[in-house]
Amino acid sequence: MLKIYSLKLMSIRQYNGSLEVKTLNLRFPNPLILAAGILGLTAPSLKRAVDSGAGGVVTKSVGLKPREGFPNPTIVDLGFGLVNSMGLPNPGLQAFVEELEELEGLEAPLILSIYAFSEEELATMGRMISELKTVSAVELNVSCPHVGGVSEIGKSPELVKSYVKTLKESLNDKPVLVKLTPDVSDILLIAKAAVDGGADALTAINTVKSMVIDVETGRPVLAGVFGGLSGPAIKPIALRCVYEIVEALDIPVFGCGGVETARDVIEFIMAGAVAVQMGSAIARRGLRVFREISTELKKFMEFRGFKSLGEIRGLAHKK
Ligand code: RRO
Repeated sequence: MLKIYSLKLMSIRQYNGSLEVKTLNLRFPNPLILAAGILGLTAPSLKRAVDSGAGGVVTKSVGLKPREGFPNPTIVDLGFGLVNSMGLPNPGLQAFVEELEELEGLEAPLILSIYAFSEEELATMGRMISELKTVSAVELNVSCPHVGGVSEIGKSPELVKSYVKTLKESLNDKPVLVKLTPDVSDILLIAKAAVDGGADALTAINTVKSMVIDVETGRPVLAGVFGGLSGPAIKPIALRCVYEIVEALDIPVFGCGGVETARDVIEFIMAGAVAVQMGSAIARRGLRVFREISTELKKFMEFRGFKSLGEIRGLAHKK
């Protein structure tokens, strides 16, 4: 919980009660967005997230063809974070379109997360998605740390630029977010490549490549051997990535990685994030976190006399 009550009360009268975020020509009622990979594979679960107070939702990543994903075990809870090795299970875009069509009238933006193993696949998907009325924006996943064929894209500036350009050309005006991996020596090189390719926004970050070993058997715990670490353990890494990108580039950045409390959200916004995405927190505490954090955020705004999130966005950069 946020401990802000000792902070000086400046003026409650200034506060207008709104947490809304306007970016990419979209209106998010609040900055708390369901991240890709959590409850994002069916229309009812995406609706439930919005009904529970999410300011927007990102679907599970889908590809052109259906994929089973990796065998169990696929997830380990380490307490300070989760390591997952789901392996991109999804029904494929054509089947998923039926779910997306059920989401007409959703009261928050729907962001479709996609991946592709080639630019030809990506162009085909882009053309299909350009027809979908319920999709507000597309998040290109080039950063799943443990699926060969995807993780390599996000580490190469040339591939990132080229993939983003291909997607933009096939999409017909829908905004494109590019989700970045922290597993590179310089995230700015990749962020710049995405911008050069025509990205409208960036999501920083995907999970961090990791593993867990069972000391009884001496074997890796996850069937996929490697997985992606998420949750509180990676928050400072994600925050650093957002800060670095915002300092260098003029593009909206969605913060993602270990957001669990209102204090975390404020940190990301002060680092310059336009909004945040939350995954592990939902897995650990359920959908109630959206309303709980919104309430805490409003308290913070009220106690500090801020009228909008815009007043705290990027504060950490002020010299
Ligand atoms: O499905 C997964 O295993 C997965 C994906 Br697509 C991703 O982008 N990040 C992650 O940690 N897991």
